[in-house]
Amino acid sequence: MNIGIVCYPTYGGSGVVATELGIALAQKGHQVHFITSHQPVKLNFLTHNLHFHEVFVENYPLFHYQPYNLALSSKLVESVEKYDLDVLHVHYAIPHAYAAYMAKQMLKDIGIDIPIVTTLHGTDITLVGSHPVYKPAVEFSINHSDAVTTVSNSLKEDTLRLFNIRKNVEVIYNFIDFEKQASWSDEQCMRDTLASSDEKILAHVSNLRPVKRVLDVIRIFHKVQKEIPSKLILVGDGPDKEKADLLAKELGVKDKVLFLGKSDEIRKILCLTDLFLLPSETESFGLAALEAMAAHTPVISSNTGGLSEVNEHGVTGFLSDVGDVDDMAKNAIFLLRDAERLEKFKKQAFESAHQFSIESILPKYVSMYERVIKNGF
Ligand code: GMT
Repeated sequence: MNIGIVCYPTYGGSGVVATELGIALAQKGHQVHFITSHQPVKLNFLTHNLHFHEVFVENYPLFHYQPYNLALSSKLVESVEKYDLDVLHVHYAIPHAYAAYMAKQMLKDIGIDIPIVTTLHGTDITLVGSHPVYKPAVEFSINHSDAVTTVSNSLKEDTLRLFNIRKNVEVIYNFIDFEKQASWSDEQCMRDTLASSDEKILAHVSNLRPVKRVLDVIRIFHKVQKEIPSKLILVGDGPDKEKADLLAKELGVKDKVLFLGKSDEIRKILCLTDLFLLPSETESFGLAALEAMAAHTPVISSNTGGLSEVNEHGVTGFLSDVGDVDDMAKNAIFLLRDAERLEKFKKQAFESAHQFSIESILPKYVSMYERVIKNGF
């Protein structure tokens, strides 16, 4: 198949999923065309079957906001025609599903009917998409997609609750490529560069936005380190970084918290991590939790959204109510203070992550593409 993929080519979870999906499809022999504003970060285009078409936005002084939607729709039309694309898969509804709908209508004028698959990722439905400013356009573009998927059952429920949806919504979970994980050996894991042998290492990886509740991460760690000698690694960049830094200073744990900034070396960091913290306000799936589990790291998380579909309470880690830092710290200490228990949870987290292996998820997207190409739904 010739597949067009539209996504945010940044560090966000939806961009990571779209990129990994494209790479896996290309490895299976499909021609995959990324149509995005920049080259997706995890993509190496010196690979067979992968193509990149950059969406340029022409600046003009009259524009207060640059019309990215228009530029994307035009690029989609051009790419579908030029590369004979069979299907367009758009990740994150805003504005991708809307731009794809426009492209579809333009293509109809020249006798091409391109099916659109829209994958909803989370905040395009919850925090942002359901805001009255965007809701009518988001609802319209979901209803006019040929197929719609969500990354968890919880997000499907949110979509049906918040919008008037007339389409069938299919859940296709996010996934992990264990082959890539396996290429990582423990000898590469330089734990002693970050902590002494008697210290445990906790980690949090995110874009440090308020929705991730990074201050809760610091508060949990503050309680944990009173009981267990430990270090905290914070990976990512975002608006709450400074607040987190200040709170760490205020609580007197600044010297035990390492801010690593944005990193392409998540696997390297996870291999030396004992426990992953994800106390988010809302989380449709929690790809970061799955990545941690796939690297043998149990997860202490909130029980919001789709997190309970990924992190199994008492098996792969523990879940608590949003904001309940006492409970999260209690669970973290429970795991960290008993070496045998921690080992058991590490093993269980790794095993449980296998239900989300790329081998089991990829065929679901492929059969969805085949269905929409054949039937238009
Ligand atoms: O919240 C983020 O980290 C970014 C956001 C995105 O769309 O890039 O993530 C959402 O999509 C991820 C991939 O499907 C999910 O794993 C995240 O749970 C989801 N984030 C939220 O729902 C807040």
